[in-house]
Amino acid sequence: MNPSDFRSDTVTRPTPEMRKAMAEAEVGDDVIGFDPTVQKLEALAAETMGKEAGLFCPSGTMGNSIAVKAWTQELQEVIVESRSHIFNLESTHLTFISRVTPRPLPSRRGAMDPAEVEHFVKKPNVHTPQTTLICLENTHNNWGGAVVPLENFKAIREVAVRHGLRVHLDGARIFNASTASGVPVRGYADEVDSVMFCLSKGLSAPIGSMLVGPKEFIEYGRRIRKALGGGMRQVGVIAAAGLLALTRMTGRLAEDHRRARRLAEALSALPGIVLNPAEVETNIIIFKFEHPGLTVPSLLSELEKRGIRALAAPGGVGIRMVTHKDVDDADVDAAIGAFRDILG
Ligand code: TLP
Repeated sequence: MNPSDFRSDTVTRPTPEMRKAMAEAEVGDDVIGFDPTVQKLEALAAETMGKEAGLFCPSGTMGNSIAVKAWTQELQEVIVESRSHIFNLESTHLTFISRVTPRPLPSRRGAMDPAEVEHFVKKPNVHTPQTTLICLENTHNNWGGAVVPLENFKAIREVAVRHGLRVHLDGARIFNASTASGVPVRGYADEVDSVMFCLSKGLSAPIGSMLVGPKEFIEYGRRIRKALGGGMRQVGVIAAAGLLALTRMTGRLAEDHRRARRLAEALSALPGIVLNPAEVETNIIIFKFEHPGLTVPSLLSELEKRGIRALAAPGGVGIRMVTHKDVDDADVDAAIGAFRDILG
């Protein structure tokens, strides 16, 4: 029996249509010249987000790294949300690659208070670094897939404009945000200077993320990508799947959100699980686990024995489950059954 895999939407496998397109993709050398399929994907990504240009990156982490590197210089500071992926889960590229100081700020479910953001904007002097960039995340992974409201983007954008700062969006799951809120992806993109979004998560491409923004920024980003070892040759074989991710896979995300809510509703009734299902807005469920007889690792291993895979949430006191194309209603029923069997 195949396990039901709720560890992440990164586990999604390419569709048969993607595999066919990959096999038949027109390719070139994307480093010494260009690859026509990659060019098509970069143009489509830019157009979808209403930006001038796009850059195909091997991962979301590289897309975010390039953006921060391109927008900043040493001795500067970047405002980040304290639970953000960019600050917590990207192997410290802010300091390691860009050599900038992160300024983590708290938030309400991913939405930082614009007044607090403004309070922490610094002009350079001999003691302090200059603030030059604000990073946002939508949906917010570690806030359980929370949708950061468009009004919050607008208010933070106003602060940025007042102080001449750039805004970068980690939009790894921006299509999930758009699906849940009804705000077109361009609505969010219009409020920021650059967007990174992932093709390899809910959209099911095997590899790849896009960075979009102004033409000069992307041209410079292309040089940074090469310096980081991210220049890829006949990469049209992967971009072909990315094109289908963008054109065919965004429309089905509501299904994942519906399943996540159903799973959350059932789990929230069980002893030890601290979860408000109304806060499950998209495809990520994060809950605290407080049980007299079981720990997070022992619960995970009991689930694994019953064919259900989940992950410990950051901090180790909870569990994260993610719905995606490769878990269906029967997988959700199986997960609910396994939890009831263990905790019920
Ligand atoms: N997130 C992964 C893990 O790293 C936790 C996941 O399983 O959710 N931004 C956000 C908001 C992300 O969730 C991720 C990946 C990234 C960036 C980085 O993307 P990759 O993994 O392609 O480098």
